Amino acid sequence: LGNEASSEERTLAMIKPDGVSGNYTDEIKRIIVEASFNIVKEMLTQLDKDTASAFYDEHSSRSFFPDLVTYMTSGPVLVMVLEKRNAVSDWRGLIGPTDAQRAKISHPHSIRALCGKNSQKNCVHGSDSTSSAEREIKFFFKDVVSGLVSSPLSLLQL
Ligand code: RTP
Ligand code: MG
Repeated sequence: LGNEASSEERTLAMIKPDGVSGNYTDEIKRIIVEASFNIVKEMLTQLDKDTASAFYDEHSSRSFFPDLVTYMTSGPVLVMVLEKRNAVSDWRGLIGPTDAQRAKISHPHSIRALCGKNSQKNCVHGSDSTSSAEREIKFFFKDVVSGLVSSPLSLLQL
């Protein structure tokens, strides 16, 4: 394992329940690969209330928080770790603004314009900073040892 990847950055991406149930996974992954990200880890999972609440803890005092938790637990999500140079800001750029209605006007080629509906059902998540990315990657992929046991190929990605 060389050091070629040391200038690369990682971010946490998620296809939210509306994206998975709307069958957007393949198209979003095609966009990700086309934009030169490597998908280094991925996991299809169903968030429970506690997990969704903890993930979005920074918003726990907001009025939209209960709706956000209901939305995020409404079906399976696909969680991915994406890697490239400037992964955090490049992925945020690719997904577009939070409000998918606005995205359709201001960023018509963004992923949220493609598959989002409104300011809540916006199809995808992206870490908003390198420190958030570090926290969020650990949140979903914390146990390196059990990760290696369940997926030997991930050894090659470390
Ligand atoms: P995300 O964290 O999911 O990538 O989205 P974001 O940074 O663009 O937006 P953020 O402010 O972090 O909000 C997190 C998620 O909460 C839902 N939301 N609903 N009803 C509302 O006004 C409202 N505002 C935000 C969205 O699902 C948003 O992505
Ligand atoms: Mg956010």
